[in-house]
Amino acid sequence: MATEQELQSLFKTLDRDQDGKVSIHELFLNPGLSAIISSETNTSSPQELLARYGSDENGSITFEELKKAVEKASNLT
Ligand SMILES: [Ca+2]
Repeated sequence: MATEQELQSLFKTLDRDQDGKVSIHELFLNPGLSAIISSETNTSSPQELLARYGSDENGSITFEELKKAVEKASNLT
């Protein structure tokens, strides 16, 4: 379970180049946080997360998309 604020801080940490999107590479660079994101969104891998919720064909996810994914999994408190 996460609050929006916690989610935002996770997202910022993952977004190393600060372009407002978390890419598959950024997820792989931080396996620990990536695992938390997977569990909060009920997905088994970064690939699944991006395939299901990312709208960007380059394989990245915005904060809004991530938030929706967590809301859908009912993990946003
Ligand atoms: Ca990024």
